[in-house]
Amino acid sequence: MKHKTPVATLVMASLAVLLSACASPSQPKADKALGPVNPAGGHGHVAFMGSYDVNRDGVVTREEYDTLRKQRYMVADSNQDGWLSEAEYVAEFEARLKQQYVAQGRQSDDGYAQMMKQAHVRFNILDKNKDGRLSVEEENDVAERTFKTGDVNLDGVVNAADNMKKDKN
Ligand SMILES: [Ca+2]
Ligand SMILES: [Ca+2]
Ligand SMILES: [Ca+2]
Repeated sequence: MKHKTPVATLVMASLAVLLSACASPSQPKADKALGPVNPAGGHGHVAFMGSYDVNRDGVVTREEYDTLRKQRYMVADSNQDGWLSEAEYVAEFEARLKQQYVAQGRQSDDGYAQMMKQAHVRFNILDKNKDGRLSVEEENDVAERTFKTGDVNLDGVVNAADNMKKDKN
């Protein structure tokens, strides 16, 4: 008795299974693919979570935060000279702001213009030694401060527990 077809048939069959698994819309997305809900951020706890909770699990770990900030800095340094000019800094912010507006189905409005204005102001504050460059050191400084601002209860992560004192006003 000869069995000629089984191997090829099995390969084809398993390929088909693999392909349909990949194409299946019910397949849960990988966490990585999500990214922050509101990448442009802003003030307060909700904005912090929206901007830095990459895997959207309700917790911003220090590692998650540092990785994302480094990524953003590298993307922003479009001429790759190791520091950010005001134009580079603002362009990177605008890309995130646009992404956020598109995701929310919003058109460019006064708020958009205001946030762009603030991005320029922010650059000049972050550029502490006023040489027109945001260096890695300056970026690390602000990253450190921003995380501490978010981590109200100082337990090393930012999550709902940090929302109590801040949004009281
Ligand atoms: Ca997270
Ligand atoms: Ca640069
Ligand atoms: Ca915390």
